[in-house]
Amino acid sequence: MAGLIQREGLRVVIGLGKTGLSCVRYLRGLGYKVAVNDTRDNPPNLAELQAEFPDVEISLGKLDEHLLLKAHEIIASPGISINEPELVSARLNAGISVIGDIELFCRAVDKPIVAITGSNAKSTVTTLVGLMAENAGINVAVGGNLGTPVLELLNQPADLYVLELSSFQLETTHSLRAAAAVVLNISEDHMDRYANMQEYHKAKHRIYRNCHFYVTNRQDLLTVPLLPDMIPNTSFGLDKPDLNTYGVIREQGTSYLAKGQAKLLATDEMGIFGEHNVANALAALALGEAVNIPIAAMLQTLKAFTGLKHRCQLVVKHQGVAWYNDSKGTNVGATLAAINGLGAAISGKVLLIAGGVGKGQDFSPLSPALAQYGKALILLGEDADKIDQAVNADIKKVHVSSLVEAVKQAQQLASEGDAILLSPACASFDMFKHYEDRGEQFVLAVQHLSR
Ligand code: UMA
Ligand code: ADP
Repeated sequence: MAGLIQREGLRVVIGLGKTGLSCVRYLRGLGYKVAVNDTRDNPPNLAELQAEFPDVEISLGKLDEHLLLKAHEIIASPGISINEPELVSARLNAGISVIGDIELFCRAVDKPIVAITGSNAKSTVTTLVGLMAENAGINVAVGGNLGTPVLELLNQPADLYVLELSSFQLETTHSLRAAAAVVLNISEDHMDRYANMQEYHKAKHRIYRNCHFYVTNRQDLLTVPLLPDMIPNTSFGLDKPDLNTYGVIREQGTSYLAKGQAKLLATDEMGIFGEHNVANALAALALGEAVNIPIAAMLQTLKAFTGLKHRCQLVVKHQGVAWYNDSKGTNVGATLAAINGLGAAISGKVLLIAGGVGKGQDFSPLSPALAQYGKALILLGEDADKIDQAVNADIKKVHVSSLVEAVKQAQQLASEGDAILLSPACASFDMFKHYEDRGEQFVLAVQHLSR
C-alpha cells in the first residue's frame, strides 16, 4: 500500500541532461507523476522529452520554488548544487527529500554493487573492474559518472554492478550498501561547489556508508574511513604489502603487483603504464577479489587493457618527440600524476600545455614537479594567468589563445627525447564542448603538424 500512496506524489526532476532524462523515463515507467525544472532556458534533451512525454510539466530558466514546493520528492541532477537556496528551503523548511538518480537505483537493485570514487582514476578503475568481471563471464553492468546514467543500466538485468560515483552523486545518495567500496585518492577538485576540502571529503566518504567491504589507499590517509574495524577491508599502495593487502614487491630490477607475499604480475606486463596506473591496478584487484572475480581473469584483463582515451594517451612520436593527450587531466592531482609518470620515464623534459576553468583550485603544487621535469609551460584559457602566478619553477612560460597555437609553440620549443603533454589541470568548458572535444582537437592539431 505504501508504494501506491507514494506513486500519487509528484516527483520533480531537476536538470534535463542525461541524468534528468533517465530519471523521467524511469519514474514515468513506474507510474509516477513527474515535472521537470532546469535553470537553463534551452537545456539539452528538451525536444526529446516533449516528444516522449508531452504531458510532463516543464519549468525553465531558474529554480522554480513554487514547483519544487509541490514535490513529494525532488530528484536533483549532479550538475546542480543541493545547496542552492531554493533546494535548501525545500529540504529544511518544507521537509521535502532531495535525492539523486543513484538513490533511485539503489532502492531498486538487490544485486551487489562495486562503488568507486576518488578525485582521480575513477573511470580507469571502474572500467578495469567491469572488464575483469566481463572476462570472467559474469553478467556485469558498468556506469554512473563514467557516462551511462545508472537508471539506464536497469534496462538489462545484471548480476553485478560496477559504478563510478562522483561526490555530487554521493551527496544525494542514502541507500547505497556497496558490496565493495573505495575512495581511491583525494586531492583538491570542485572547489567551486564546496565551501572547503572538508565538505568535499565528507561527500566522498558517503560511499562507505553501510558497505560490506571497503578498500583504502594506505598512502593517502584521506581515503581511510572512520568505520569500526569489524567491517572487512583491505588496502593498496605502491609500497611492500602486508599480509592480505595489495602492494608492490621489487626483486632484481622487476616490480610485481602483489598480495601479501604472493607476486601476481610483473608491472611491465600491464597494458597501462606509470606508477599511478600500478596503484589503479592494485585497487581494481582488491575490489575484484571482494566480489569474487577469479584472479586469472583479473590478471588477463590487466595485461590486455591499454587505457581509456584522453588519459595520458600517446598520440604520436614525431622527430623524437612524444605527444601525449591527457585531456581528462582536469585537476592538479591528475596533472601531477601525468608529469611525474612521464618525467620519470623519458630521457628529455616535459612541455606541459595547461589551462581552462580552474574550479577554484590552488595550482602551486604543480611547481616542484615542473621544476624537476618541466621545460616549458604553455598556458591557455580562463585561468591561464592564475596558473602562471602560482607556478614557481625556472621554466619557460608562454601564453597562447588557442590549442592550435599551443601545439605550434610546443613543437618549436621541444627537442629529441622530450614529451609534449596536454594535461590542463582544468575543466574545458571555457573553450571546448567537453574534455573529449579538447582531446580530439589536440590530436587533430598534432596530426596536422606531424604530417
Ligand atoms: N545544469 C544547469 N542547470 C540545471 C541542471 C544542470 O545549468 O538545472 C548544468 C550543470 O551546471 C552542468 C550541466 O548542466 O554544467 C550538466 O549537468 P547535469 O547534471 O545535467 O549532467 P548530466 O548530463 O546528467 O551528466 C551527469 C554528470 N555530469 C555532472 O556531474 C556535471 C556526468 O559526469 C555523468 O557522466 C552523467 O551524469 C551520468 O551519470 C560528467 C562530469 O563532468 C562526466 N562529472 C564530474 C567529474 O567527473 O568531474 C563530476
Ligand atoms: P576520473 O574518472 O576520476 O576523472 P580517470 O581514470 O578518467 O579518472 O583519470 C583522470 C585523470 O587522472 C587522467 O588524467 C589520468 O591520467 C589521471 N590519473 C589516473 N590514475 C590516477 C591516480 N591514481 N592518481 C592521480 N591521477 C591519476
